[in-house]
Amino acid sequence: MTLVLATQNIHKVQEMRSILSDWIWHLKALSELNPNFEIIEDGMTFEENARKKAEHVMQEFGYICLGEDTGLEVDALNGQPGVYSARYAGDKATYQQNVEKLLSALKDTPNQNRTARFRCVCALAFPVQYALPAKIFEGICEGMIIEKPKGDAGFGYDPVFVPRGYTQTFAELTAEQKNKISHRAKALQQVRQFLDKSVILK
Ligand code: ITT
Repeated sequence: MTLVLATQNIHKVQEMRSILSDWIWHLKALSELNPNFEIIEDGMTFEENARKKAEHVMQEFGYICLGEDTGLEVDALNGQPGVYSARYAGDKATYQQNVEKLLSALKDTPNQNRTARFRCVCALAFPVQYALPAKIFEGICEGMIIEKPKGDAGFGYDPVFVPRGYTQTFAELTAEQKNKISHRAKALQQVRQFLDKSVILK
C-alpha cells in the first residue's frame, strides 16, 4: 500500500519516514510525483490547510494522501504564530528569520510565561474507490520557548523549543528522541492505526 505525503517540506518528509520506518506501507513524497506541485495554504485553521493539501494531491495523483499542517502556538502571543508559523516573518521567511521575530516578540516575557505547544494536524484523503470520508488526527507537544537558539538538529522552531519534562531543545535532542515525543509522532501513530484498521483489512 502506498501513502503519498502531500508536503514539499523535506524536513517533514524525513521525520515522517523516520517515525513510520517500521511500517509496511510505502511512503511516497510529493516531490517524487511532481517537485513543483504547489498547494496554496490559505485556510484559517490547521485542519483546513491539512485537508486541502491531502485532497488536492489525492485528486491530482489518485493515491491515498496525507496532508499535514503544523504550527507553534505561544501563549504569551495569544496562540501566534499558529497557522502562520511558516510565514511569521514574511512570505518567503527563512526558519532563522521566523525564530528571530519570535524571540523579539517575547523579549520582555519572563520564563514562567513562555509556555507554548506544537500542534500537528494530519488529514487523510481517499480516492473514491475506498468509499472513505476524509479523516483528521491531531498531535500536541507542550513545552516552552527559551531566550536563545540552541542545537543544530531538527528544523523550524526546534532550536528555541524545549519540550515539557526536558532541559534540551528539540534541536539538541537526537532525531530518535524528538520522534518519540513530538506532535508529529503523536498524530502519525493515530494515522497508522487508522489505516491499518480501515484499509489493509478491507
Ligand atoms: P507544507 O505546507 O508543504 O507541508 P510547510 O513548511 O509550509 O510545508 P507547515 O505549514 O505545516 O509546513 O509548517 C509551518 C512551519 O512550522 C514550518 O515551516 C516550520 O517553521 C514550523 N514547524 C513545523 N513543524 C515543526 C517542527 O516539528 N519543529 C519545528 N518547527 C516546525
